[in-house]
Amino acid sequence: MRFRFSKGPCRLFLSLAVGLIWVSPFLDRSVSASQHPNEIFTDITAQAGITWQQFSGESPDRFLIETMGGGVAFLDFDSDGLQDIFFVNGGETPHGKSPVPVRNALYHNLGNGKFENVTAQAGVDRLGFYGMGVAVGDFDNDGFPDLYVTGYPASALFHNNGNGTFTEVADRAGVKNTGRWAASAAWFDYDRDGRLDLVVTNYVRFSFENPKKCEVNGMRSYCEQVAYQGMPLTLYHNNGDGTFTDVSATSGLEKFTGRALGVVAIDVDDDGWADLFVARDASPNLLLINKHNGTFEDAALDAEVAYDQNGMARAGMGVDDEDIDGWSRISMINIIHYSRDPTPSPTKTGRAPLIWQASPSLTLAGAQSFSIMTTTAIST
Ligand SMILES: [Ca+2]
Ligand SMILES: [Ca+2]
Ligand SMILES: [Ca+2]
Ligand SMILES: [Ca+2]
Repeated sequence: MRFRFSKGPCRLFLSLAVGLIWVSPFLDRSVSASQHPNEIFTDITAQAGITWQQFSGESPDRFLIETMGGGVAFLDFDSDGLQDIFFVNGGETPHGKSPVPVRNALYHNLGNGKFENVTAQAGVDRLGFYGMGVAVGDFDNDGFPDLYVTGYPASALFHNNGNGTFTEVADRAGVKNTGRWAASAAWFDYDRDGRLDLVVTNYVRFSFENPKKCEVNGMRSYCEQVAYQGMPLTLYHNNGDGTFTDVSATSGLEKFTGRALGVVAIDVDDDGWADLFVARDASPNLLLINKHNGTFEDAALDAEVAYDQNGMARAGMGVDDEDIDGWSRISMINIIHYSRDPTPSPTKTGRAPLIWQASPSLTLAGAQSFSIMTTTAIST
């Protein structure tokens, strides 16, 4: 099988995969804040006027959901030619309460390096659930990008009204994904009818009422992901009238049960039909090839992206595609492995430091124009 990136119409269905970040329960935040003399980026968050902070609901209960960072999307919501930013907040847990209301943030790009928080007037500040990620797509083809915000135990669809405001329409549209912990989502037109459809990666079976309980050295800790049962994917077909139909069963996606965290829509075999790559956590990754008839077939094993070189399922956290080498090749950023020291050194927060280590880009066997770049998390 030959994988090649198409720059044709398929780029239109690409939506922003969720900026979902695994925040290790043992992560020392001081590590990520360290500075290096040869750094190529400058942190301009404060100068840009961005003050929003994520709230995880961290609590003594050690709910797995507390370890997830919020998603983020760049979008030009007001079509002024300048990319704006939307941040998804987490939420409260039964014993992890926020001193201030938990709010998302929509920052309007003012064009002078500054951003203005317009969340409240836009109507996208509040969620009725614990937020996870966001996918941007113009599902009704009105020229204005809309937002699908994933979370637990529901998700939201914010329709862009074109006047700086949004209306939440998930219930009416049939994409609320009730009862599930949705991590990522992607808009893509799998049946090429000109309307964006929606795929949602559901992570694990989870409940605040019946938490998993794990301990390390006698102390309550976050359970490993394998303690949780994975969930099937959800695929919603866009009916073109503001509603969607759940086609998870008929498309075959429902049978792919696992701990899915990231998804990106790409035409990997260059046949003009959008395919999917799904990054999963301690479950084999999926490369779902579009069969042109509303169904998909997993080719991850043949493409050698299902497991690592040792035949182990990676701890896939997220995935995106980009031509990073100037040779029109798709590359994927996939955080693939997570491990921690069995005896983490104590810190003020009880967390041991993690170091994110990039490994060389790997070219898939038999694929002349498709590569995957991995990032491995190791503990010190
Ligand atoms: Ca804008
Ligand atoms: Ca729209
Ligand atoms: Ca469609
Ligand atoms: Ca394809």
